[in-house]
Amino acid sequence: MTELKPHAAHWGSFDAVVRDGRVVGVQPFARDPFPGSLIESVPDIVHAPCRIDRPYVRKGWLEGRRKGALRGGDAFVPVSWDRAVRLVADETRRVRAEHGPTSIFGGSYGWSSAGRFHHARSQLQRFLGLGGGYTGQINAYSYAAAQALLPHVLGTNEVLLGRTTDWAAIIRHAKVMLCLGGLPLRNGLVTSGGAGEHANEINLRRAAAAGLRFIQVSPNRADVPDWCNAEWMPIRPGTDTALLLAMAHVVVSEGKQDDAFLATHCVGWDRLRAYILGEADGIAKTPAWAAPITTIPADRIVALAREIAEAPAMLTATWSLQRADYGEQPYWMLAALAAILGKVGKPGEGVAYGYGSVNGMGNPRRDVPSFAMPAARNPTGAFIPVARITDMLENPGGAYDFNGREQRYPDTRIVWWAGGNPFHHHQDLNRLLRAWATPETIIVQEQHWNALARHADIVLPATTTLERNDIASSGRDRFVRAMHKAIDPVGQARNDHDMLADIAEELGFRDRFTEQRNEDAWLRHLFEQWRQNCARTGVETPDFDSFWSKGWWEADAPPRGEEYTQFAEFRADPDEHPLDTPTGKVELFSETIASFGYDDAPGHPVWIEPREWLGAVQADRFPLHLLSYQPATRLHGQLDPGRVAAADKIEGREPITLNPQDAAVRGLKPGDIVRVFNDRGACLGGLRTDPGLMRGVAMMATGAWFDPLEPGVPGSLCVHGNPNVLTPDVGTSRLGQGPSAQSCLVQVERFTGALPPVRVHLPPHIEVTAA
Ligand SMILES: Nc1nc2c(c(=O)[nH]1)N[C@H]1C(S)=C(S)[C@@H](COP(=O)(O)OP(=O)(O)OC[C@H]3O[C@@H](n4cnc5c(=O)[nH]c(N)nc54)[C@H](O)[C@@H]3O)O[C@H]1N2
Ligand SMILES: Nc1nc2c(c(=O)[nH]1)N[C@H]1C(S)=C(S)[C@@H](COP(=O)(O)OP(=O)(O)OC[C@H]3O[C@@H](n4cnc5c(=O)[nH]c(N)nc54)[C@H](O)[C@@H]3O)O[C@H]1N2
Ligand SMILES: [Mo]
Repeated sequence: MTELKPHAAHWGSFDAVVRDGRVVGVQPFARDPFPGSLIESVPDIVHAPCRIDRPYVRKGWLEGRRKGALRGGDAFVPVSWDRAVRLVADETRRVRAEHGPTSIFGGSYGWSSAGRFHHARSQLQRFLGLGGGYTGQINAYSYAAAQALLPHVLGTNEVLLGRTTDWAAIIRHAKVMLCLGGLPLRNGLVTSGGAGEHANEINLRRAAAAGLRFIQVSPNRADVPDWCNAEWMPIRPGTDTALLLAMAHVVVSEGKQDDAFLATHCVGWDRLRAYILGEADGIAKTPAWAAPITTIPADRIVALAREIAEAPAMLTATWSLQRADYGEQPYWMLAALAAILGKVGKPGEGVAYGYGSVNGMGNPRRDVPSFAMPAARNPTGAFIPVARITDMLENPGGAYDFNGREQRYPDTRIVWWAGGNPFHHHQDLNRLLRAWATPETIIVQEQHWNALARHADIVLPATTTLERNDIASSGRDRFVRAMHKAIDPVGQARNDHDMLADIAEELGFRDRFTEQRNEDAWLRHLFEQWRQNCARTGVETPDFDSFWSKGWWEADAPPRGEEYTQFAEFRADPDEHPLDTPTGKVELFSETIASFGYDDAPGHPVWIEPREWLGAVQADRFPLHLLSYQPATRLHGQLDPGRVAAADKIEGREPITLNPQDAAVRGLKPGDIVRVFNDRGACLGGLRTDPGLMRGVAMMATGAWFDPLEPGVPGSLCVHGNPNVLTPDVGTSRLGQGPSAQSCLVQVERFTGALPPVRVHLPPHIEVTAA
């Protein structure tokens, strides 16, 4: 018998086709005009051979090899759920008593599932918070540098993640859109909390049809679809700040700045202007100065500056620009340029970040409350900046700076992860692997034997969303969707909530954790809260049972003709509607940031040479700039064992793209297996070439599961193609402490040995005799 079960994921909404207790296919959500292909991998993921079938414990951990033991090379021993729950509870109790709650690292960064109740990270943090506290993580890998910076400059992060100027306004009023990093459609395949309607292509096609002129500044032509007819200006990675400063120089030299707006809506223009003109440091930031840095000819910079100054223009940048050394700077300078030209708050003009970074940015919308699990409190209040995990493990008690605060790292004894994967998301994995030896115990709730589970001590098998009921919702999507349980749990997998409830019971707080609700009661309870929030804002919603049987609910789309421009009220009356900055104005110079005294993030935007870029001396040995971008065939590491990702690989290896000339000088041709390396590590990749990729740049998507040739040995070749063995692990600056993966130099050569197999999609070594 075949059944259809409504369901949703970050990568799209669908009906799961279920036959004989197995998910055998998917049918895209009928209301989604561009469902994308990622949902096709769902059946492969649910029934993958690398699903974790029961709880396991690392053999060495059971034998007492804990602190100081390199993880990843040991066998695993199967244990019963009862034993696993007791081991975890005893260890949590012991470590809390001996070392205090902050010695439990429960930051657990990661995307988890679209389902909001069973959201693994939220469940874990609720559990750890109610149990006495933990050390958390603040901000996101996606845009940590920007999250620290923008509140100082524009008084809000809405310009990055929230309600930005929408496409309706841009299409009506702007003539030009300057797109740093382009507007890659592949990134619009996903929405955190689940896509109901993939809207980016709708909006982009409308804009193209309306004749909006796109100027694409990025190393990779494919970052904007052909049908946008964008003008492509290739730029050397990591140098956008220099381009923007030079554009500002043209504006000032030609008197094109908006003096009135600068006087009434901005502070610090005198300081920034002096820097641009070179009065502060003796270097005028002219187009001739920026040309050799960016590789964009000076006359082209002049023309670009004039065009942006004279035409109604929207200025945007992808989030990738700030995941780089001093990644705060291009973001600040882009906002500054929009302010200097008086564009902030003008209908359809101004600045916003990420239109090409995720689905739904700038999609015209009504503000409807999203369905969510309430955030849990962490009684310790302790946290680290999201990407400083290796630093934390290496330096217990060590001091560091972050956004004006001096903080100290905790002494970590337990690392606990649910719904994220540091062996996917973190940089310099070989360094992480060494630091990963410092905790006594690493607890991981996972669905698959990915690299994180393989480097854990206690592995608790989690269900996928198809094995439980839930509700998907995102602030960027009009649809709230029911996620019906489609099949029984695979093997002995359990819901994160249920396993944590059992551990809470051992620790004496089950009822506080569950509030005596089961899954059904939780969903009804959260739904009722959401309904009340909606009612308060005048939005009508159905009752739970009607919603559940229909499978989805849709918020009204704003009527055609309605448009939204961010900062419009501020523009109209800066005294009545000040920004939430210390001065209420756009801060071209920030006294607050200046007072921190950081040389890597001073009081106004500056050009600082990245530690790694094509202008650096190391470029002699490592002459290719590696951009490790978001994969078109997966969500991060999720879906990697699925058919969509598999079809894109070359002999099972992640593709790496070079300009054909860069391939030719290395004697390489498409389809070759190559070794990509630098002083931090090496991985294999399958070669592709693209004349639309700038010379000197290599592109390799993130997400192929880390698969070291010799598991547990730092520095071992990743045979699969995870670029994070190559990327540097340094904070963007002391201000943001964000990840700076995009500042990375490598070399590429033919791989000559016998091709080692990719083993990471099969379970690791399991010892069945013990325990
Ligand atoms: N080099 C480089 N590195 C990067 C980036 C880059 O551009 N370049 N980008 C960074 C960015 S922006 C991000 S957001 C991060 C993403 O990093 P992550 O969000 O950590 O990556 P995911 O692979 O989505 O990890 C989610 C994990 O949760 C698991 N999971 C899913 N559902 C459940 C569940 O219900 N229960 C449990 N227990 N587990 C579940 C999945 O199996 C998966 O392993 O990567 C960052 N890393
Ligand atoms: N299909 C899919 N979509 C995703 C994700 C996924 O895993 N899969 N992940 C989601 C997540 S978590 C996030 S945070 C977003 C991230 O969204 P982004 O950060 O915007 O994504 P990237 O793919 O890293 O980068 C976009 C483009 O920026 C360009 N670029 C890189 N460096 C520079 C530079 O220095 N200057 C200029 N001008 N351009 C540069 C590159 O050519 C690249 O193609 O994507 C989301 N969308
Ligand atoms: Mo992200």
